[in-house]
Amino acid sequence: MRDPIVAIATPYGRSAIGVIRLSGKNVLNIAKKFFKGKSTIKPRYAHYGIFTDQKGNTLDEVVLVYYKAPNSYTGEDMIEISFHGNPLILKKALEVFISAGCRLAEPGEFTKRAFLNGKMDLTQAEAVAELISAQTELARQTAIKQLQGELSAYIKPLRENLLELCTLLEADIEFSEEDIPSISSSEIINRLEEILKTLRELLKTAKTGKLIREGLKLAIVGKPNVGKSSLFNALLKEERSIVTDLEGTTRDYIEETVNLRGIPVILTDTAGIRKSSDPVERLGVERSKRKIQDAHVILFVVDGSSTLTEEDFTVYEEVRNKNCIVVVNKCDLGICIPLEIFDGHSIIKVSAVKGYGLKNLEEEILKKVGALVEESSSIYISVRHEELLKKSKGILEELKDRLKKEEVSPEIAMLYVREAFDYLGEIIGAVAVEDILEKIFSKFCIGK
Ligand SMILES: Nc1nc2c(ncn2[C@@H]2O[C@H](COP(=O)(O)OP(=O)(O)OP(=O)(O)O)[C@@H](O)[C@H]2O)c(=O)[nH]1
Ligand SMILES: [Mg+2]
Repeated sequence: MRDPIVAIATPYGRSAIGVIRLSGKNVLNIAKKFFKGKSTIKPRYAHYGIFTDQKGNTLDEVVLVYYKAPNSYTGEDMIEISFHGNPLILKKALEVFISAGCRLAEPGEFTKRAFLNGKMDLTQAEAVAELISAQTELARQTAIKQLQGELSAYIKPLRENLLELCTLLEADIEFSEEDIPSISSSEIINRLEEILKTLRELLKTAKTGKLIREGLKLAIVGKPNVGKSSLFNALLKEERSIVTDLEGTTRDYIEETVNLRGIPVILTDTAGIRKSSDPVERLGVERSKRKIQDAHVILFVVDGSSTLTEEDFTVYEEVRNKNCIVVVNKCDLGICIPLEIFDGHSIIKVSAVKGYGLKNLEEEILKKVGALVEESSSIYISVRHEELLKKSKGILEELKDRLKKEEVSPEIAMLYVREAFDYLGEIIGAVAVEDILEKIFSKFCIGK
């Protein structure tokens, strides 16, 4: 067991209870020094008692639970104590434990220990942080599925298949003088095809996976008065941004997160872009332009009910080479602009005020970023998984191509297979490099 660590596991602030958890060597004895209750502490029972400071003064009434290794979250001996949820009490209790030889846990250190002790693989450990930070129902579902091992359930059989291939190739290396090889080129190709099929399927979920985890930045831009703020409010389903019939109503950008079929979308309403002598408005316009650079997708809004002007074209020039959707607003008033000007772009007619066309617009936004939310994929992979799956796929494709073209010795084939196998191993942490762990766990909160 590793050195004893301690952390507050609940958020800072006042609450019904606040939990301190400990993990590692000797934590039961350490806790017993300050816990006055029943003399024997049974694993997995809730024990009511008094918690004292180093001098024996009562600090709080608490409930203590002891988890005996290996049946705990970390796989080590663990203690969880529920105090009354006041930061003063928790801070004091933390000091007590530190004075007794515990070390303050690093972010994610409990989960890192759980991983190192084989309680979960790396995809599951990552899922713990994702479950806590999930912003939408889809993100939560994705995280819990991954925590329950659904991604590993894809990766592990793939690794087994590659290992089996290795064994067959090894047999060929050893008995190379015999006439019949234990595995033919075409058999290897078939096996590789099978594996590649699954890799491709998993990789298809990468775009959506990234969006679910990181969100989608969507900027609403256009000249003044075309209805940007009205559209913002309509997508948000809330009167958040000020709407008037005056040009230049929105002075600074406003951001809100909306849930678009499970994808968190960071929606930005910007100031109408035009030349202005007003210094405040000019600054707002500058910010709008910056938002154009930042966004994944731009909704370029025009007023379909009146003629297009120079100002519309100025903004269009800024956005036409970006990932942009032309939103023709105020369609409830009829459309009298020539839409063919925007040929080559997706054009969606809406009425922000009446709510027409918003579903189509949402559809188009998802299409623009290649999200596959409709396909009820059981899991959505992360950027880290994607990189490793791609490497693995690349290696196996190269081997397949070589096998089709030429004679490949089993020694060489094995090198390929082995490498692909290791990349997949990195996903689940079977091949764990310290800096990967560092990167993953530093994103966690303390106490998890
Ligand atoms: N009929 C109709 N009017 C709309 C529609 N969308 C917006 N408007 C009206 O157009 C005017 C301007 O709307 P805003 O949403 O403030 O326009 P904006 O683009 O944010 O304007 P700035 O912030 O000044 O750049 C308001 O009077 C809205 O009620 C629509 O779909 N149909
Ligand atoms: Mg506005």
